Formats: sequence, C-alpha cells, structure tokens
Amino acid sequence: MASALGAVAAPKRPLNVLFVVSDDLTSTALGCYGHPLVQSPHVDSLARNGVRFDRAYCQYALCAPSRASFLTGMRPDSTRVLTNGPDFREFLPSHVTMPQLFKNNGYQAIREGKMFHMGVPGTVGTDKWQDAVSWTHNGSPQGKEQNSKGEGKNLTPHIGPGVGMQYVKTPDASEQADFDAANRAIGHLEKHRNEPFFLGLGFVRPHVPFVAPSEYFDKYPLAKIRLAERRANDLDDIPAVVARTLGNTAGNMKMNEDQQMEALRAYYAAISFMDAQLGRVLGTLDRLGLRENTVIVFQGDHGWHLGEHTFWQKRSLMEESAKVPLVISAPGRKARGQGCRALVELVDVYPTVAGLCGLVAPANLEGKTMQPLLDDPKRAHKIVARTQLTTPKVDGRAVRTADFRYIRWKAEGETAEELYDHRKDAREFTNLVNDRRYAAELGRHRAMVP
Ligand SMILES: [Ca+2]
Repeated sequence: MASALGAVAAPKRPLNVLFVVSDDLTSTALGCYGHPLVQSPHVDSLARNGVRFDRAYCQYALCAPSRASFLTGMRPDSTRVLTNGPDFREFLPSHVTMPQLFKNNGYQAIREGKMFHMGVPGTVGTDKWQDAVSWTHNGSPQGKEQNSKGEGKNLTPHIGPGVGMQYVKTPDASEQADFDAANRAIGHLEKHRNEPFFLGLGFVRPHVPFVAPSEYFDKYPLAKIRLAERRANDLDDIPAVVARTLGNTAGNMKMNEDQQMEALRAYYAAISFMDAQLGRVLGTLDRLGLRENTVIVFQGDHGWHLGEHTFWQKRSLMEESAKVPLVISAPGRKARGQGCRALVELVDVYPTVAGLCGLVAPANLEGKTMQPLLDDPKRAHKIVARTQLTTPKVDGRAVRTADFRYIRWKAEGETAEELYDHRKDAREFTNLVNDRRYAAELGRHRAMVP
C-alpha cells in the first residue's frame, strides 16, 4: 500500500563495475599524479570525475602475489601466493573472489586480458591462472608483443623478454593485446548494456616489452626526458639484501644514461598507448549512457622504479615500488576531482566495490571499505599500509605510516632495517635506522611488523 506515500519508487538499477588494471604502471608516470611530460588524458579524466588516491599501496611488489591479494581481498600471507608460480586455489579452494561475488549475484562477470597473473610476454593470450570459476566470460586476447612488426631494440641485451628493457615502435595497433582487449570490452558493453555487469579489463602495458605504435614514441622527444634525481652515496645506507632481491634490475640494468632515457621514452609511450585504449572503452560507456550507472576503478598492480636509487621495475619495498595508481569514480558520491591523502591498500578495493554495489562481501576479507573517502577524501582511513616481499630466502616487510616508511629484512639469519622520514625525504635518500633522534619512531614502527 504505497498510495498514501505517493508513487512507489522505481526499483533501483544495480550498479555495474568497470574494473581496469594496468600492468607495471607507476603512479609517478601519470599526468594526474603530477608527471610533467606523460600524456594520460583518459586516466586524468577519470580522476576529474572521481577520487585520485595519492597514497595507495600494493600488498606485494610483484604481479601474481599482488593480483591474488586484491582479487581475493586477502593479504599475501593468507593467499600464500608469494611468487609468480602458484594458483591461489591451491590454498583457497572455496574462497569467493571479487568477480565471483558479482557472478554469484547475477552479474555478467566478464574478463578480458590480464586479471589474475599472466606472464608478460610469455603467456599473454592464455587462460592459465585466470580462475575460470570467477567469471561468466573468460577472454585472453593475444598480442605479438616483442615479435610485433616495426623497429625494435633491447636496451639490456643480456636480459631476455619479460624483464629486458625491450621496445618496439610498431606501425599500427592491430597486433596488440590491449587494442584487442579494448575492442572486446566495447563489444561486451554493447551486448550487456541492459544487464548488470562486472567487466574486468586487464591491460598488459606498460609492462615490458614496451610495444606501442610509433606515434606514441613521438610524443616524447628524448631532449625533454629527465632521469630520476640521484644523490652521491645514496646506496651506502641501503642493506645489501635489497640489491640481491632486485637481481638484474639493480645497477641501472647496465644501461648508460642515453639508454635510460630511451627506456623512459618507451615506458611513457606504452602508458599513452594503454591510456588511449582506456579512452576508447570510457567513450563507449558514455555513448551507451552507462557512465551514470557504472562504478569505475582504475589501478596498477604494484609500482615501478624508473631509475630511483639506480633501481628499475618492481621487487623493492621502497615507495616507488609499493605505491600504485588508484582512481575510483562512482555514481552518486560527493567527491569529484579530488586527491585523497589517506593511506589505503589494494586489499581495500574488493570491500569497497562490493559495498558500492550493495553486495555483501565475504566476512573473511582483510581490507576495509573506502566508501566514506569517496564522499569525503579528507577522512582518516588507516594508520598503516603494508607491503611485503617474502620469498623462501628473504622475508621483507614494509609499513607506510603517515610520515614514515619502515622496512625490515630477514635473510640468511641476518636482520636489516630501513627508516625514511617522508616529511623531509620523500625520495628516501637517507636511512635513519641508526639515527638516535629517531629511536622512538623506530620502536613504534618495529612494533607494527609481525
Ligand atoms: Ca640512501
């Protein structure tokens, strides 16, 4: 009997989700995060329509463990995926993943591209690790990767595909997995526009090999590219275990400064190409009138060093490797075009997306919803963000608090520590662990590491 209260409210349309992950993308190389050169207009436009998280951290600074974590909503110690080999189902056979929760609630749960781990370039185009039970559609677009036609070079000829700093300027986009992934995503949006969907769209760029059409390289003249700020003796206070963990990605990967600038140009080109594919998908959402009914998440899987401390790529516990780009644009939320300084973790994404769509997430998730930050980005959220690198030989654990980064390494019976004061040393040049003035902060941070 609704007549006394007027018209019965129309049933609320369920919100859709567009969940986009870009592989090996660091926030430091995006326009909306302040990079002076990189052109990322579509990520930037998403940030103008939502909240840009300025202090978002991955839980593991490597692809498979990080993805297993944020897609299950569990920390790496719980998923037990600590390398690029295992499938999380070995350890969590009945856990409900983020896409699976949507599938179980009647959504089309569509995957195109790399969501769970996919070796790049080795297993691009395969379904290995993609957890078929999580999806109603499981798509793995293929790409020619380093075998694409065009002019290419490996700036690190002693290192092969997957880690080597190899690039290809290709004449067109047609052979690329990300181009095909966007085409397929557009097709899914057109087909499923009238039913609820969770569309997981995984771009493999800017992961090496840096393959992009030539026009994206042309956006970045070498004369405009700047190397990371470096300081004499910076490495003297970094524990030796760090270089061992990085392996062949330390020591500038043996690239000279000219080669490093070429590497940066190729990385930026790969970002702008990926961004253009994102733009095609966002344009389709607008064309179909789906934007007002779709939660959009854009994120990386971990950070990436661009030569800071002579390090490249990931697998460190420094700020550039732990911090990720994260932008959330959600219908009806109050904050628009704001940056959020609260500490957040990728493990928080699953409960946030589920909550925004009114779904009840599993009780054992280990993150905390960020929904309040989408209305008021100045709210507090967490006092600590955790990142780990815990292999059988090395146990590395980092905590990021409002003002500090603390890292504890245990390897071969030895313990080493790092403490950086972000109030005066955002680039983490000076390890304060032996500075007596910081004894109290050191003790406070030590107590946060299990
Ligand atoms: Ca240093």
